Amino acid sequence: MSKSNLEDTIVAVSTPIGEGGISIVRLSGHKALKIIDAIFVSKEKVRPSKFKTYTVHYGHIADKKSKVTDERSQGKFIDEVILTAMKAPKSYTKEDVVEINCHGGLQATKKVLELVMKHGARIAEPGEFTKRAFLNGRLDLSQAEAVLDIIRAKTETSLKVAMSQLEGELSKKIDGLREDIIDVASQVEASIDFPEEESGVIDKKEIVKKVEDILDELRGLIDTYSEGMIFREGVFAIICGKPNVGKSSLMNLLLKRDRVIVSPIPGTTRDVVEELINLKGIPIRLMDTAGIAEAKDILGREGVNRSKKYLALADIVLLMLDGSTEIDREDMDIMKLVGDKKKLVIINKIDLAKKINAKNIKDLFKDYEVIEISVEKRNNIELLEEAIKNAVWKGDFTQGEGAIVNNVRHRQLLDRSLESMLSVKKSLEEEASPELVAIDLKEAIYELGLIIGRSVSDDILDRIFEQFCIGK
Ligand SMILES: Nc1nc2c(ncn2[C@@H]2O[C@H](COP(=O)(O)OP(=O)(O)OP(=O)(O)O)[C@@H](O)[C@H]2O)c(=O)[nH]1
Ligand SMILES: [Mg+2]
Repeated sequence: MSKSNLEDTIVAVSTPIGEGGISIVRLSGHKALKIIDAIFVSKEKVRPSKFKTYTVHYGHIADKKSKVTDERSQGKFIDEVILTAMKAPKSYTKEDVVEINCHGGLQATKKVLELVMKHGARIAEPGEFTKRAFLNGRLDLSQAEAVLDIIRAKTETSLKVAMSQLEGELSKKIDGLREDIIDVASQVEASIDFPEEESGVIDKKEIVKKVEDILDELRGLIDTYSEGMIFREGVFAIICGKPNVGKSSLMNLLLKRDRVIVSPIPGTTRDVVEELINLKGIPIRLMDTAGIAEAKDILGREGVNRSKKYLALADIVLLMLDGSTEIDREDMDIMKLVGDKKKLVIINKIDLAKKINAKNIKDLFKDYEVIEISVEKRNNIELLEEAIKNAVWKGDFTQGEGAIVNNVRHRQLLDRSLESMLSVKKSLEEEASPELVAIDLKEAIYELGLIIGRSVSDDILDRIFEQFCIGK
């Protein structure tokens, strides 16, 4: 995004491309209103640059220089629109922003876009509006990143986590920690500047205590990461078992639609099928797999290989057994393959004559929960869903209650600042020179600063904003 220049006025279609009720063309920059003056014909006979901020206006987008004529509007009217003007600095980007609600559909939108460009705007890069909000100081970097999380939120809880980040929950926490470290650094610096006043200036005990408090806070924040990731990326859950136990039937049931083929013939599923489900607010990336067995043909072998590959990646395994048959060698082989991965054991088909139950296989799965269900008769499905939820997340997220880390970049920077602060503590305990302590403190201040976007380099910004959609 190197050509990003705040002097340019940018434009993009902010709604998904295609047919729809309306589509929104959005402009931002110091020429936005001037461009609109040139292309908007208002009913009110007022120039758009004179519109009051946050007002909505009806009119037409017109190519006033067009030579084409027709009886209605001399061929100049391109679309009938509703226009909203939001003037700097109280706008999304802190610049003049205009949003044009066109009739949905490719042609009208494209024409309006072309006309705006003809009058001096350039097409925005992905995420450039949000990048400007950051560069112009309306959002810090972690808040700008939260905008993307909101767009991509998979469940209501994911949305709550992202919203709390946008509202500055994480920023406040990071800012506070950074201030605390700056405070320690200033005391350490004082001892470098005035070494002769040894006793008065620096109270080592007090500093060590402060450093320990900071370490605790950093650790606490890092601990929120695993749940943060659950809501951002979802949990990988894989249904495994020998052929014909009912894996695909369970997939369809949890997904609430007939996504995969179910049949009494063992070896029906040949590939790994992944779908996102919302299980009590938790986004779960549920995978149905080919039954693991000695496959007789190439397709079967490939299916089994894939099942094994995905098994390795899963966060939790739903290991399925058939309750109407004894546990056999195939089941045992799969159990070995799953090893000590986090798992739930599911005995299916309890509507049939039972050969195994949770009690008599308990010894085989000592520490794991065993649930008996029937997909066919819908028995104990609520119980199973509850068990999956509890296995992946026990908490309860309430917006506005503390910061949560849900981003790898933030996690890495927190890890690095934790390391720097551990090194500070060690140096203090070993009575190392204050200069050395000061270096590690500066490092920690710098790393925390990067989370909220202080002194962050252009290429990091590019990497963050290029993940956004165009028009955001
Ligand atoms: N009686 C009974 N039959 C079931 C139940 N669940 C699934 N079945 C039947 O078991 C057969 C196999 O089901 P699938 O869901 O295709 O099994 P699968 O584990 O995906 O099998 P593969 O893809 O071949 O590995 C089908 O005929 C289902 O209707 C159940 O709870 N009770
Ligand atoms: Mg199947």
